[in-house]
Amino acid sequence: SPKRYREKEKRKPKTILGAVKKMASEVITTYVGLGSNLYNPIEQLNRALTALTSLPTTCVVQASSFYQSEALIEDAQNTELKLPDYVNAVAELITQLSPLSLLDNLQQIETNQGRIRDPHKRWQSRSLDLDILLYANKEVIHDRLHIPHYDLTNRNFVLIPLLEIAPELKLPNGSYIKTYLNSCRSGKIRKLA
Ligand code: ROI
Repeated sequence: SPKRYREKEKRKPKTILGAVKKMASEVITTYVGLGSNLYNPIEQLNRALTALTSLPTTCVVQASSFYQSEALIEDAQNTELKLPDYVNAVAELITQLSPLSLLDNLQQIETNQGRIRDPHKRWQSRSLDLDILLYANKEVIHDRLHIPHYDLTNRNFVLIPLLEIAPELKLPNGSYIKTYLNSCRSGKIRKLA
């Protein structure tokens, strides 16, 4: 009957409601840092970039060159710790995913590429590390997520690829990111061909 048809039409599938809740109301520009120092890092980053292009409601706008950099280790006590060099890059995305939903998606990509998390080990080699560096000009403080990334302005292997694709970018506090280049930690870094 016509009445029945109308009722059916009104009922929204659960999956769509679920997806909508996870979405930001606007399209957001976000920057994601990529890093790997295990199991063919260049291959890991290429695979990750491909995976980023198929995230829901998300497009990869541009990606930086790949940079090889000395592993930064912040554990000054642990002089024994020697990690292999990293390959790092930064990707610019536009997305409608919320910050936490984007984080879930990035962690899924890390897991798909064989990353094992050891909650007891902070400084460890990893096949793939994906960090949300910036999310529009928003600040996010959450158990699982700090945006801007807490160490963004200290890391040359983040600043150099980020500034390559977005030289005029600012932090939420209004300061130009390029002003941090001179004062950041400057381990050896070189652009890969
Ligand atoms: N060092 C470099 N050069 N690149 C990274 O991506 C990186 N990531 C990390 C630590 C261990 C801090 N060192 C790094 O998590």
